Amino acid sequence: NASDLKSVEKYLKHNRVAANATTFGTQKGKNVIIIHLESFQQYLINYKVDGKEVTPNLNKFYKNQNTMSFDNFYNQVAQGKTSDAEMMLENSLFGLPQGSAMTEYGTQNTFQAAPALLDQDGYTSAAFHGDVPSFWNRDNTYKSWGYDYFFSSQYYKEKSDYTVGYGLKDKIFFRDSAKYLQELPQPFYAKLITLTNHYPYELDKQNTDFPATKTGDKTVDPYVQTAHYLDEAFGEFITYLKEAGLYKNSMIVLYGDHYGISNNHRAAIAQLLGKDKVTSYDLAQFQKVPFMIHATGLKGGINHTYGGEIDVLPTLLDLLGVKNTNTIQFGNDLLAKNRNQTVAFRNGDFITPQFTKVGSTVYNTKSGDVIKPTTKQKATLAKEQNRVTTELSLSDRVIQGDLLRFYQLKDFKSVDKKKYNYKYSNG
Ligand code: GP9
Ligand code: MN
Repeated sequence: NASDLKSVEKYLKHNRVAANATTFGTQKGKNVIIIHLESFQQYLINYKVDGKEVTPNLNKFYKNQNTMSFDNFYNQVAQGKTSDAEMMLENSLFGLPQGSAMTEYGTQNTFQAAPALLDQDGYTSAAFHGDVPSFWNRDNTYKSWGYDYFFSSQYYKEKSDYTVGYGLKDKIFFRDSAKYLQELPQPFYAKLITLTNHYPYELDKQNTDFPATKTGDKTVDPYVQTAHYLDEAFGEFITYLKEAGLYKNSMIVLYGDHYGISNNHRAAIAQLLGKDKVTSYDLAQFQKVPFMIHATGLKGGINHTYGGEIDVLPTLLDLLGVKNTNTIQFGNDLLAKNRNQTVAFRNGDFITPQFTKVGSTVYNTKSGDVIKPTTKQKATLAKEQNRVTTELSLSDRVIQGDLLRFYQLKDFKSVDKKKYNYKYSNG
């Protein structure tokens, strides 16, 4: 109810930090192109198999002088996997402890999501994905988020060798999406969700040109092959953007949605990381995913701040100079000074620059050693645990209580879901 909203507002009032004044608005008016890298983990960056880089194009992008790259950025998804990542990215609200918020609440709820927030600044929005529109209830949820267009599998030409696994192969997907992208009125906010690097990491023979790892674990070993294919597809997409004249006037954002290799594969993970065995600390750190922002004129470099998917939206809005201080968002601008660097996971675990808390064990984040906390450390840990538990439960209340329907955001035109129709019609 509406009084829950008051608790949320009160919490946010005390926990949101001001934007970084030197970067705020520096990308004003640029197109935004978000590339959702399916099941892509940070460890793949600069990773080699048989002396060969798995992802040469992404590695180059990672250290490009105009790319801000983050190396302590974690996925924060739960059972909703891709849909949890999308929920955080577009709303800075957490996915739910169980199930998928998009599936359960995407159709009915009121949102103040990225496409609608940017609509006030004249942005056109479009989502691209080579699977059926109903997966994760995207077709309904995107209407609630205010997406002008949703190019789902219906919009791509079908040929028998165009798909593998869940849908369109990434190279075909990027090639055909680039054609639609060029037609969009600018500035636009576009999100492209890749697919081929999804379990069980299937690929046709003609595209399998990279060696598998040799852990002997059949679900793990082909992962680098589809990751390599995704990397090639990404490289081609960058070329399309340059040809279309979209590279220079766009902010290109990349992120990995969640792990590709689950914690059930400890022995194989140990081999991949070159360790005898992995601890819970290693597995927690294994949840890092890439986050990169590229734009001409942006000062690049590797940023070591600790953060996660919940922080992306405030970061992007600040760079775009979209005033964002009164929104109901649980993340904080990754570029802000004095931000709290506690990364919350859905099960209540958390990572800070000092502590990695997994269940009842606390590790030193820098060394990976188990810590027996001093009285002072105990107090810090209790404080951070309280922050994590509070933000997760307040975010849940926003979604489960549909609280944004009570929230009047200044100058915000609420989304009229009936306005949107994503059905493909020929002509
Ligand atoms: C399907 C895709 C997969 O359309 O987004 O979702 P996931 O299984 O990764 O949650
Ligand atoms: Mn996914």
